[in-house]
Amino acid sequence: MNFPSSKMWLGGLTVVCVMVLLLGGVYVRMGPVTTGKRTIHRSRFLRIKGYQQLHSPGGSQNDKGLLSAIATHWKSSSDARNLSVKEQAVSTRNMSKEAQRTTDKERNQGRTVTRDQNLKGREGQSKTTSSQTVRRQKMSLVGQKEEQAVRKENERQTTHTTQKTKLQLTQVNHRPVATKKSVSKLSLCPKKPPDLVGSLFINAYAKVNLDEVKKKNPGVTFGGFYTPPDCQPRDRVAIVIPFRDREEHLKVFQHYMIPVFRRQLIQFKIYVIEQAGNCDFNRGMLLNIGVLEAAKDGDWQCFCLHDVDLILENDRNLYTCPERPKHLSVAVDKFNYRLLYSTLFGGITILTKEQYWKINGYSNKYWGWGGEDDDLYKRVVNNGMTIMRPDAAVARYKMVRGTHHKTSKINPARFSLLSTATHRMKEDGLNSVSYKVTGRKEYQLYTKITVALNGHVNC
Ligand code: NGS
Repeated sequence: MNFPSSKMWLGGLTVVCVMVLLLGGVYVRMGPVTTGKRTIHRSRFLRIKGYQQLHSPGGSQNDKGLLSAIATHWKSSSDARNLSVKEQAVSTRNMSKEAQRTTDKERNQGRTVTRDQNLKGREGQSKTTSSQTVRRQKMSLVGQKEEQAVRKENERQTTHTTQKTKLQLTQVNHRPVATKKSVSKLSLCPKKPPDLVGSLFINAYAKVNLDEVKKKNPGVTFGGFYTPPDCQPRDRVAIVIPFRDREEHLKVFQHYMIPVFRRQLIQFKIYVIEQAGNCDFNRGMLLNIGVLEAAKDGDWQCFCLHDVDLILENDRNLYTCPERPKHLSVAVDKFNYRLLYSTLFGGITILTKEQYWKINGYSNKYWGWGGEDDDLYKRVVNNGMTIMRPDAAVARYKMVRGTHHKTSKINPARFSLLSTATHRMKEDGLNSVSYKVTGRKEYQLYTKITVALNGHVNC
């Protein structure tokens, strides 16, 4: 066996030493960089170095200075990360109980945006964490979800991952900001309002303090107008209430119904149409007047004709504009929550402007209690429409009155009027109503229009 000579050993050792030195140099030039307690990849270090050199007034900076700058950068970003978590916790805590009832999916989407917003906030942009913002984001997201569903349908070919990315991007881009400028850019309110609570407990004899009601319903302006502040409403609804001598009922109505309308995300205004004088009450005529006056006052898509003494017991019964004339008060406690008869169209109905004009509104000829709603039903059917009703499980109402018969005399002529209803409908109605406005007053939460009716011998 041949052993290498001492010369060869020496040569080999020198080669190894040179290689170690070379590799060490390469590592120092290209390996990771230690900044404070952290080690970062050299490419990142060089990126920051380049950035610093470009932006520092001297044009260059030594590596020691850079290392301390990077250490500061690390500290501030980790602070920001902690802030994100903190802010998220505040947002979550501020979420109303109702908001928390939304589905986990919606909540997760909300978090995605909140996180994004916090990160943006770190970059010196707007930083809002109030519960209102969270609700705004939530509404926007639910509205966008519907828009996205349609878009998704059209983009079926794209992969799941692409869709997911697009979804998140859209959410971020559409995030509403609470500025006046953005009001017109609000996304459409969700079809399914997220803050509905379902069953409601109604105390028909509640002592109502209107100042309290006003405080609990911010955004309802003097005269009773409201529009959702965080999204663009899909429905603009005039609530028209025929009225005389029911002040207590009107208070209970405001107390319970205004929060419902707000949660349903409709734009609304409450018009109370008061009959002046003492002659027989004419509900149909008051409703015609209310619709005409409301139509002069605002650009309403539909009209809800609402008895003042019916209070909704489940806010999932929506006051949105219907495809067909809609009867809302399906199940009333007074009738053991059963529909009195299949063609009943009284209590609360909602019609679009087109539908109401098409049937020429109510007949003006029903003085006293009964029949005007049956007449309206005939008009709907004779104009080629059918009525619709929500599920009786949600269309539940409590009637707060004792008996209306005390204040409104039964109309003995109602059956004979009904027998000729369809013959009269073209000339007896919205186009023939005769009245005089004797008073108009805006209250905190509604507008009252007092009218003197023409057409009755005693009026
Ligand atoms: C019918 C009336 C309707 C009335 C309905 C329910 O008998 O106008 O009762 O009344 N029709 C006639 O009299 C022809 S309620 O007790 O709910 O006011 O709406």
